[in-house]
Amino acid sequence: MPNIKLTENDLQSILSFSVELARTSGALILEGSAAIQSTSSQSDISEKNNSVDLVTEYDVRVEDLVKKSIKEKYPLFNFIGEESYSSGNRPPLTEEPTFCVDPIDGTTNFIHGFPFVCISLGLIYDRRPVLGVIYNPFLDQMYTGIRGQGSFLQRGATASRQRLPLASPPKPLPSLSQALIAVEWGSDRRKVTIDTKSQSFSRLAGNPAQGVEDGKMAHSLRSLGSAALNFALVAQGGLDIYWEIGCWPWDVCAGIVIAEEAGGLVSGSHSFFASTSETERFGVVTEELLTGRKYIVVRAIADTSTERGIDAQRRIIKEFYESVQDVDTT
Ligand code: LIP
Repeated sequence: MPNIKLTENDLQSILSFSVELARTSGALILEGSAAIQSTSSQSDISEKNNSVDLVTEYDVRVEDLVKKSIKEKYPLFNFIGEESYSSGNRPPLTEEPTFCVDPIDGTTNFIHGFPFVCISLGLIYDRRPVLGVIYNPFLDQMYTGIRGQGSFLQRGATASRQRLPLASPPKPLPSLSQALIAVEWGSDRRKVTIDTKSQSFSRLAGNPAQGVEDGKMAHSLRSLGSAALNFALVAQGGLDIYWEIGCWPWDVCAGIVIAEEAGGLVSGSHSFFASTSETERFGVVTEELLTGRKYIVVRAIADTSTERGIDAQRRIIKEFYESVQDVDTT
């Protein structure tokens, strides 16, 4: 059990702090975008694992700002950040309150001026995600969620927040053929990965009546380039499903809370889903899932007279995992 006890009121206070910090960070993100767009030089852009795994000075500056603010406000909390992890600061996860932060999720979008960029502030407590704040400063969209207290979207700093999902009751989802699905190419561009993902994406989108074997002919696929915003859009109901292999806990921690509090259901890899889907562990986000780097999330689906929402979510994930192929992460 954690030594630090957090009450519902504590989580509300942490949320208020995190929202203010997200807005402050958002201003720095916008400043950085203007700087990057105003110069032809690529000097403030560096590569991590390869030429599509990018980081900028602003990723680091935002994370430094966030880390310093958290240390001042919550000195006993632990911290996991994408850029700190990249520089070798990799503390083990404990039961204690731990901020799990991606300072700029959608870095490639940030570099290109594609406005699907956010800061993602998640809080892990007793080894489970319990609080999330995702803020896109380009669209001034603030997603928030606390476990057991719902999740919300605020469009504009002075607007009232809307409870998620926006559709009430959530719409049905008869099959993958009616789904809008988020998938990502990610930064692993090995032939085995690209070939496997291409085959999976083709099967999801293809027409079985026109030559695509086992095609699902989904309404369409989207690749926004931000795991956090993909989770947020599933929570909102703007996406039906998001699936990714290869992103990290800091990409998904906040989004998991926001999606779950909006009635979404989160699972992990093919094998994780197969081993939990018919048990009481189905939909429980464990440390294994959070750190497993393979994620699927399905939006809320309302109960009908013949099917519970959670059974529809299980059916959709089963159909999905029968259509796509697993691939190892690097
Ligand atoms: C990104 C993720 C995205 C993934 C990208 C990248 P970053 O995070 O949000 O889902 O496909 O490869 O990892 O690097 O922009 O913080």
